[in-house]
Amino acid sequence: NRGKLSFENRIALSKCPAAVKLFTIMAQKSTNLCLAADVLDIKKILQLADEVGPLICIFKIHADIIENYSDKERDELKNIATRHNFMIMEDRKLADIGNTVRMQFNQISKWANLITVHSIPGFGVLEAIKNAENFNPDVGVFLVAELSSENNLITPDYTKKTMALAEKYSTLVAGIVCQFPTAFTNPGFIQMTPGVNIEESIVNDSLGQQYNTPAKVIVERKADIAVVGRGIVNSSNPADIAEKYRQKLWAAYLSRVQ
Ligand code: 5IU
Repeated sequence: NRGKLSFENRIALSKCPAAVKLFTIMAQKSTNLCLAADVLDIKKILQLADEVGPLICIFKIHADIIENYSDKERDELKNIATRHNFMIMEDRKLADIGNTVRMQFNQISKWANLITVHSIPGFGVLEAIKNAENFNPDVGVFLVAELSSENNLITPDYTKKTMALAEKYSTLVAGIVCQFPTAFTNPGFIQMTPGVNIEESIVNDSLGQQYNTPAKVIVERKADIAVVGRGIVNSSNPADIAEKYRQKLWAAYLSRVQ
C-alpha cells in the first residue's frame, strides 16, 4: 500500500533521480504543496516564487502564458528555486511525435527540473526525451494518466497503458498526474493531483475544472502532492493562504502514513 509509506522510505524505491530529489525536498521542508502559478506577469511570478517558495516543493508554471519571459527571468527563477529549495515544473504536457518533443525538451530542460508529458503519442515521446541531445538525467517527467476536468476523454484502459509506459521508462518518470489511487501501485512514483481547493463549497469552475478538499485528495485519493492554483494565486495574501494549504496537506499526509 503506497499510501502508508513515508516519503523518506520511498526514496530508495524510485529509479528516477528527480523523484529522489523531490521526495527529499518534501521530507526536509514538510510540504506536499505544488503551487500552480498561472500568472501572466513575470514580476508577479518571481514575487510569488520568493514569497511562497519556503512553503512548496514544486513551483509549476506554464511558460507559454508568461509575458516577457526572457533568459534573465529564467535565471532569476532558478536562483529563487535554489534559495528556497523547490523544483520548477513546466506544465507543457508534451504530446507530439518524438522528433518534435525531443527539440521541445531540449529547450525546456535548460530551466525546468520537471515537465509534464501526455502518453497519447505512445513510447516515442519518452524515448525522444531519453535520447535528447543535452539529456539531463536530473530532469524528471510527470506522465498524465488522468485529468481533473469533467467529461475528459481518458478511459481506464488509457490510464493502464500509460502506466505500462511509466514502468518501462521508470528512470525518467518521476511521477504520475492522476485523480484516483487506482491509477497505479508502484510506490517509487509520486502521485500529483490537481483540482484542489480548501473551500468545501468550491467544487468546480465554469470551464470543467473539478475541485476536492486537501484531506480528500491526500487521504482518500492517495495524492502525494496537491496542485493548487487559483485557491492561492487569487488571494490578496498568497503566502498566508499557501501556509494554510501546506498545513492541511501535510497533516493529511501524516494521518495517512501512520
Ligand atoms: N491541471 C489541472 N488538471 C489536470 C492537469 C493539470 O488542473 O488534470 I494534467 C493544471 C492546470 C492548472 C492547475 O495549472 O493544474 C490547476 O489550477 P487551479 O487550482 O487554479 O484550478
